[in-house]
Amino acid sequence: MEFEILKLETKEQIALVTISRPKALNALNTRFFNEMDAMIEKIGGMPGIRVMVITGEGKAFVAGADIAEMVNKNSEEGTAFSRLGQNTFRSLEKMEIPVIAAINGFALGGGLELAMACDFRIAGAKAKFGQPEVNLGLIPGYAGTQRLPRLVGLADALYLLMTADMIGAEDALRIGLVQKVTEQENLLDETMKIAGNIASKGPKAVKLIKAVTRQGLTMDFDKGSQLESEKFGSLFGKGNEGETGMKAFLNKEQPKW
Ligand code: DAK
Repeated sequence: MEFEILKLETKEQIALVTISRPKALNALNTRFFNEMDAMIEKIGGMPGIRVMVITGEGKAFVAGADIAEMVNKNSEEGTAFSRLGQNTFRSLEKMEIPVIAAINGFALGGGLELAMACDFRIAGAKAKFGQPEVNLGLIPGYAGTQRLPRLVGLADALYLLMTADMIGAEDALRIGLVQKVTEQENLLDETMKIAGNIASKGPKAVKLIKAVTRQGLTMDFDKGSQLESEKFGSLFGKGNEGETGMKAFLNKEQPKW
């Protein structure tokens, strides 16, 4: 597929995807979702890539679903547009490698929902966050009602969803919506450093951490612990990643994965 909205750069083991439709503040339209589906497949098929970073061009990360595209939809079309975005964000969340959002500006509505489908979020000091759908007589359509309370707790989620208040990066950090705030101009460098750090760890272990932790959230505690034991065990044995890492430690060497 030809990419018009998404730009892909690879830097060593990191894939940097930039959403580039700045005139519409990177608003999410059907084309975006089709491109993101193709990008997820493309990056998922690049064996050397260990971490994906998503950012936005210009003053927005993403200012929401494309209101101009949504305005004339009927109820069935609205549901279909919601499912399209939900499926894309779920595929993103299910990528084996970690996905980090580098939030450079407005992350509103569908933009915050995209950021929440990433594994964690780093924000520039000027980033702004909100779920302003109620201003438009809407509710979130890309699983924002489901992911936001899981990330920040019920009351902070309902506050943001019901008031449509826009909050800044420090408040987002306080409620756990983002994990780190950087100086605005250092956002990408800092995020790439974090991505590089993760890329230097045991790659199978990193993927298993994502899979086991995410799956565990939807499981009974004891079943989740059993899954952990199985995956823990899968890293042991001759030539396996655990052996490489532990031997390197004992030999006071850097592991070569
Ligand atoms: N969609 C389309 N265009 C947008 C946009 C959006 N979400 N946000 C901004 N733009 C466009 C503006 O129309 C403007 O276009 P021109 O007039 O230049 O042609 C251009 O981007 C620059 O925006 P502004 O001139 O407004 O820039 P400002 O700096 O003055 O203001 C702002 C920035 C982010 C505060 C403002 O643009 C704003 O309030 N934007 C709307 C934010 C918003 O309400 N976002 C949530 C969208 S609703 C569902 C599926 C999904 C969803 C819901 C239901 N189902 C199917 C059930 C999700 C909904 C949303 O995400």
